[in-house]
Amino acid sequence: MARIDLRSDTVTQPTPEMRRAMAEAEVGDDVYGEDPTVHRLEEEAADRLGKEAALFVPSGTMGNQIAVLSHTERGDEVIVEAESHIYWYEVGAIAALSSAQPRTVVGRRGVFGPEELRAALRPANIHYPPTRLVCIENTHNRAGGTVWTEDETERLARAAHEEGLRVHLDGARIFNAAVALGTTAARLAAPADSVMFCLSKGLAAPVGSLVCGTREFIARARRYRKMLGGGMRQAGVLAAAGLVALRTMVDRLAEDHENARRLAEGLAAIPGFSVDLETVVTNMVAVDVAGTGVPAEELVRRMAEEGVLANATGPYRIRFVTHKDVARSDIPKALRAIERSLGRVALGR
Ligand code: TLP
Repeated sequence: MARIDLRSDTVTQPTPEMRRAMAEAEVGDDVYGEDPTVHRLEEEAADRLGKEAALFVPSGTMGNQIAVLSHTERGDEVIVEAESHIYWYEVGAIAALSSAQPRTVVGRRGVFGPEELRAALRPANIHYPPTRLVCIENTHNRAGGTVWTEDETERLARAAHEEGLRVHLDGARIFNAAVALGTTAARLAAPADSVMFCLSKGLAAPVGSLVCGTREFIARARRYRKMLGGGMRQAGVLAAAGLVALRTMVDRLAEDHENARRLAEGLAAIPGFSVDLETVVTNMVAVDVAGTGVPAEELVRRMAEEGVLANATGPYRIRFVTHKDVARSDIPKALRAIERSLGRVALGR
């Protein structure tokens, strides 16, 4: 039985062009600053994101945490959205690595404004931690791949800067946001002081993310990357695939978005499943399965038996992610398999 893997866009396989580029990459020791392919990737990434400089890191998690380390000091406070990746899925690293205190703000579909930000700030007082940084996420993973528009980002960042805070953008899927909004990643990142984006998700590179910001910020970030053990040697082998990802894999993300839309509409029609279709703007579908009475973990197990893989993201919540290794023709197949897994006869598809 062919598997349709909708757990994440991280499961994407490198393209033949990436594998060729990796085999042929010109490399050197990047800790000595001697890998020409890494240099090229960092330059192109900085350019694409409209920032002065960039740093190649092994993962999005390391990239986000290097950014937090570079922006903060021990005892600072960092404002994060309550459902953000940086808060939920990075193993408590803000506390463990930066010795900073995260403070959550509840967004609407992952987005919050100057009002919510200001409500979380406290005046200077010896009892309070200094608030230094605010982190936002575009696209927002747990909200279902929702986007921050240029305007929303600009408004939030302006307020943050007025309050003396810096802004870090977790742009793991910033190119999905740019494609969905018909804009560029540089425009979406312009108001932020730093941005992290991933090559290893919808762009299908095997490994790697970039942190982008000012030259001075990236020099600090480079020291923290070394401290965390992320100084890589002949990393050009990986950067070569990253360059192919950046140059050739962005525009096709629109196909993933169309497939997610089709999938969402099909899932919304399944009795017991509930999908907020307004959140489906990129490559994710978050489904509330409470109406089936079956816990998400159990449903995910049953779907796997029918060849469809997805992730439980809450007691009654399942996330589906489309990507380049899921074809348009896989969507009706996946829907039929999901219906079978619910013990229902698929009709009309
Ligand atoms: N997200 C992964 C899991 O960790 C949940 C996924 O499958 O979606 N920021 C955002 C918004 C992310 O979604 C992710 C990965 C990261 C950062 C971390 O990237 P990696 O996995 O490279 O450390």
